[in-house]
Amino acid sequence: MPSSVLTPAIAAEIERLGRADLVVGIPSFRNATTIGHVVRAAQAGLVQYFPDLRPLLVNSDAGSPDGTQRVVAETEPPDYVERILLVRPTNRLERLSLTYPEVDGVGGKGAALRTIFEIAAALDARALVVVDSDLRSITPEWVELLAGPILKGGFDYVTPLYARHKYDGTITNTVTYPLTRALYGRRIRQPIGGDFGVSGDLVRHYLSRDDWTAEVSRFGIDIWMTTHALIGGFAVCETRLGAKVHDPKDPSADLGPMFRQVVGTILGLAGRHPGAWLEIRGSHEVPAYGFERWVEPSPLQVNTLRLLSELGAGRVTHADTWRAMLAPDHATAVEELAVEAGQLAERAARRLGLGGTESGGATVPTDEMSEAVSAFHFPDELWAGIVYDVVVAARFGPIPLERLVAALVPLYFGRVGSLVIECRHLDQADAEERVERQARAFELRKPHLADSWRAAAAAADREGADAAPGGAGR
Ligand SMILES: Nc1nc2c(ncn2[C@@H]2O[C@H](COP(=O)(O)OP(=O)(O)O)[C@@H](O)[C@H]2O)c(=O)[nH]1
Ligand SMILES: [Mg+2]
Repeated sequence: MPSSVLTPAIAAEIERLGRADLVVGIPSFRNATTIGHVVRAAQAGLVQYFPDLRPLLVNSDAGSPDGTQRVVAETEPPDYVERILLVRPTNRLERLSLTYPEVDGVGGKGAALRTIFEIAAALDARALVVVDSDLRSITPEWVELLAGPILKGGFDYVTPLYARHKYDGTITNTVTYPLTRALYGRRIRQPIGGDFGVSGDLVRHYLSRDDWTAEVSRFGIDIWMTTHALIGGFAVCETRLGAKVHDPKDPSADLGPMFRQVVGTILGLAGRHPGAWLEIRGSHEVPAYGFERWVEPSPLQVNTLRLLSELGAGRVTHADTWRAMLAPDHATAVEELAVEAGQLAERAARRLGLGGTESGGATVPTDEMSEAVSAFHFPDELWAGIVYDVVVAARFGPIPLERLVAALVPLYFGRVGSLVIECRHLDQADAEERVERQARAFELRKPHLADSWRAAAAAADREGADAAPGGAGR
């Protein structure tokens, strides 16, 4: 990891504070409208559930032009919480809002968390809770639910379990959940949920890693945290938070860059740590903390037509890379799917009276759009096979990681489109079962992944030996 990035102003704050037991960290970028509630809920949680600890709340902001930091500064001070909750904590709750420094010239959510890690470590915190600043559904109890397993249960890493709408969390559902589960053998349903609890030991472990990339400084951070917790053998659990309600995103419009950062990071980690996953077969649950909750997450609209037309268009740009990075039968299947997706989307757009699939589609409800392209189907086994091909290609193939991941984006759009179509008539529980079925498909194919990895590694060894001066002597 790059050396300490703390600015003199942050170092001075650390000096002033001296120590903290429990830190809540909130990364932010243009969240003026929502962060006030997150700050109030976190403060209330710290005071209500941990009145005897030394608490600190840190907002690590990107220098947002919308006044995010001013909102934090002007949010009711901690004494407000004491008054409304009738609690008199042993130690005063401290609050900081700062502009985080970039890491090696790169800013983003990960760089914001990096500063939070440095502060928590410097203050010798026993536990760190991080929560997103666009949350609507956070309550004070979340602080207990995320820190409790660490402070009371001896866990090191607490991942969230929440009810998300069946069309939300598409990078999680299609890649990070099934791939993390199949690779490392743990069923962590939300490996990139954004709301985590981390022990002081694990924070120090993060700070001692030397694989902090530009992607980790952005949205690669969540999967980097989860994967290092698993690879490092830390005690991991889940915690039941209820619903995740936050700023909604439409996958085809908003999630391309995030997908590249997250998937680039998970592939890089798998490539560097084969010893942590090659032998693992099957998977098991991790312990879950907190009382059960039944909540209905708020609905979300997805532009199914645009997802399909992105897959169709992807063929024009990425067909060569698809052929180079995928097994021949997977490449053929994907090209056929791309042609079909493009045609179906175009015909449906005409039928629905939409000028183009890019803009007009958003006015038609998701289910109606999905009905219009319901013939489209991207099978689980093909998707799992593609992801595994890319795991191997990322480590042993000639194509740079960024190009591989960029070529995977339209396939992810197509895969999400197919899931949305299949889930259009399903309730939340049945949609969840679809995600489980896909995860089992990943597990079933895991032996193929291990075989092709070993074959590629042996071929690379032979080539290396041939290339080395005086190597194989042939
Ligand atoms: N400091 C900082 N925070 C960011 C940046 N981008 C996103 N975040 C924060 O990271 C969290 C998650 O971002 P969000 O866009 O909601 O992602 P999603 O919920 O995972 O789709 C939020 O608290 C954002 O404010 C950034 O560039 N800098
Ligand atoms: Mg969000």
